[in-house]
Amino acid sequence: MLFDAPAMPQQNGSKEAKERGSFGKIYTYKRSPRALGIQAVATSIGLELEQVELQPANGVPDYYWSLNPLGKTPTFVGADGLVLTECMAIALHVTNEDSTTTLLGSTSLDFVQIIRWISFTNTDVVNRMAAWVRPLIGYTPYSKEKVLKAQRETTQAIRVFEDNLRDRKYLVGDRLTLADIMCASLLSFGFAQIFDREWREDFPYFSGWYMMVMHLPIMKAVVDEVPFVEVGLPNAPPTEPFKAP
Ligand SMILES: N[C@@H](CCC(=O)N[C@@H](CS)C(=O)NCC(=O)O)C(=O)O
Repeated sequence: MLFDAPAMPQQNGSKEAKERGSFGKIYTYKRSPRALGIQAVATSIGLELEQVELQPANGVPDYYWSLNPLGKTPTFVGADGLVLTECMAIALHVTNEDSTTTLLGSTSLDFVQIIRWISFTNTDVVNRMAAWVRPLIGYTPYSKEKVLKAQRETTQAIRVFEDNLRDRKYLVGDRLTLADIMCASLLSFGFAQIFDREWREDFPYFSGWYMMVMHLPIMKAVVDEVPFVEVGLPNAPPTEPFKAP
């Protein structure tokens, strides 16, 4: 398993980034899987990205609808007035601020594969994980059968990671890219609640890759404790009412 955490040179950002002042604001809630990767990249290149705390599950203020017409997070508002929704677009915008970045791959096909991994994880994988977790935390009505179905479907999607990571250390090419950062961040709520020790036994390469990425300095700068549950949520109705993270 890949549990080693190579010493990553921490990029300190360009002189321009430091002189620029605030790059903008990101509306999100603390430790949001969709914002973590964005915040990691911004921090690593010295971009000042102010976090505005917003938890859509608790409702959003009236002004927010004009920034994000679906009332979702994250939303980026640049110091220059640019408004961007969609975590993948925000991540690309932030990464592009470093003209020397290696996070977008070394070839155009690498870049295509990076988009493929982030898109796959942000849609199919996250939706399947959410269908597994949500009934267990009281966010959606509980049904044992639906949870079992979501477990099967999540497992099928994670198999794509496992097969890919069997003979490689990173998702794309032979070095860390935005795909590793964004995907590990998006998957963190699975590792926090359902991908427990027993489940992980079937996915040693996937689990090792996640731990390796989350322990890199670029991630450790924004994650105080890496989500990694021992015993996951049981397939049973929640014992407490839903409480947003
Ligand atoms: N396609 C959007 C999805 C954003 C999204 O669903 N965000 C979640 C929080 S991580 C949210 O706001 N959920 C509240 C809702 O669905 O109303 C993206 O990739 O940024």
